[in-house]
Amino acid sequence: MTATVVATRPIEGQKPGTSGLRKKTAVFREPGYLENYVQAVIDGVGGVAGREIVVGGDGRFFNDTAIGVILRMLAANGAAKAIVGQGGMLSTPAASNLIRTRRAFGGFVLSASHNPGGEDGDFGLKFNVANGGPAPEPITDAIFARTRTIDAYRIVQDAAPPLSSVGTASLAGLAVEVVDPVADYVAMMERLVDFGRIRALFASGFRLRFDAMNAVTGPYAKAILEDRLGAPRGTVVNAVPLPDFGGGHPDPNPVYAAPLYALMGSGDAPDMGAASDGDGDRNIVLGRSLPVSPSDSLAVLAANLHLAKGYAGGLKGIARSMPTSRAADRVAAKLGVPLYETPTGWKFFGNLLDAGRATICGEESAGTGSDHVREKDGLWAVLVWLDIVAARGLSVADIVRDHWRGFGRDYYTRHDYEAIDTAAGDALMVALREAIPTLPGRGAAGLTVTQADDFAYTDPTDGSVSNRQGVRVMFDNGARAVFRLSGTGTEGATLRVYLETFEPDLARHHLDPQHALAPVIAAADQLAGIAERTGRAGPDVIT
Ligand code: VG1
Ligand code: CO
Repeated sequence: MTATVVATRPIEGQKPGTSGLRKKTAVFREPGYLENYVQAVIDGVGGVAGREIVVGGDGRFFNDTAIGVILRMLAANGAAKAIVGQGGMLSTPAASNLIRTRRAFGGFVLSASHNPGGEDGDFGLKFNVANGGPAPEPITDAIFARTRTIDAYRIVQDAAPPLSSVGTASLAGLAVEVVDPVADYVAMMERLVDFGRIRALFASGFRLRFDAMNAVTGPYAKAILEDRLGAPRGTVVNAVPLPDFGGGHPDPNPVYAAPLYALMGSGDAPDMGAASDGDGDRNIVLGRSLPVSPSDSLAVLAANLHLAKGYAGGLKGIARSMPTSRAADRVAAKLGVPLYETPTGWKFFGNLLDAGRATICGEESAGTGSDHVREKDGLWAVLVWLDIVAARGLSVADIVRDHWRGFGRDYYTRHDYEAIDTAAGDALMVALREAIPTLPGRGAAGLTVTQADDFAYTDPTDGSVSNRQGVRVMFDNGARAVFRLSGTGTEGATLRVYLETFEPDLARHHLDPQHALAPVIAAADQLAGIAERTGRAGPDVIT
């Protein structure tokens, strides 16, 4: 082997968050930066000698270059095999599946998810472990510790093989197997939902618009929806992955997926709208004039999941992240299955899924998934929705309204204050945390605080504790406000304020969420001093 050992220095600021390391692309392109981090990962996971590693990403700018470096470093570190998506492409859920089905040691997933890409955009890299899920905290801690002491990385000087066609090549002793990124994923979906039933739905004239946002899901969505399920050509729009996602944020929210939201609110709306994000793990589903809030989507999917053939045996449990609305809790109670409330980020679901405690998991940030992989899965959620629509013969909007009739409605919204001054964001959270003991009994905007805490989670499978996961404030009318800082932003700080209130009264189920939540929104601002501390008149993004 022709491995070269390159002397290097520790690089500050490499703390991997809930979804690996995300930085400006320019930072990843600084000499030695990517190499340092990759070596820190390799060392942090205990080395890769003799191991098989999956590699793939969302195709954003620098994806192919970074994969070349990773392959040369895997070779230099003695890995046996790299399993790489053709063209360097793998959606996050497809990567998770490939790690599991190939029984690989783990995988490098290259993506900054919903963050914009391109030379001036963001890049990201994370390591998923053998269960197919994001590395748990002890491993990300070990990786971080290594970034501070690293003094050399190993790389071979041979060029990485081209990834343009399927087949196996050799790179200085490393077998590089280039695989079809879509095939295994399609086979898995076919086991979970009834392709015949969904095909019949499309054949009956059902119209879907799936916006792939010029990100990685395009080829998957076209292969499944158009080629296999017979949806008309053109059902999948923005289907070609582009290095800069066509200049947009590949985030399926009302701001960045505005054309889809506009279409679904227009007289020309198809029966269902859907979109996913940069790396294909998020999803949003929209009915005619009714975008389904991700928290409601989780609840509806959970309540109907038994209709999909892969889940005919019922649910073992439901897991949601803490800031996700409590709509799913009502479903768990009705089904008589446990409900787990975890910190933000998919890695916390992994243990529950591995232990067979939960079948479906979800986050308010447009993420839903099940025990089929260890990541959230955007296209999976869309396919399950289609299967439920086909099975029940109801429209998306009618399924949601029927759900509210049965369970009541959890009005929900998230307000994001993006790229605020880091010090101001930190100060707001410090002040709020300090105020926790004084909050109960305090009045704000006509509501009274009944309880407040900083969410701490004890993992029921291994007893590990995660503290300081977000400040929760409960009000006397049952409403809740949650405050936390984003771990995935790359500019300044992003404050997320999660607001919800429960409305059992059917007659009030038609309100606009911003209207229904107005008192909670005002109370949250008063308690945290958002406008004053951030200098912002309002949020940048409302979901
Ligand atoms: C955000 C979401 C969180 C999600 C994470 C990764 O994190 O709020 O729910 O798990 O992104 O999603 P944060 O720390 O910025 O709030 V993805 O699709 O970007 O991998
Ligand atoms: Co994502």
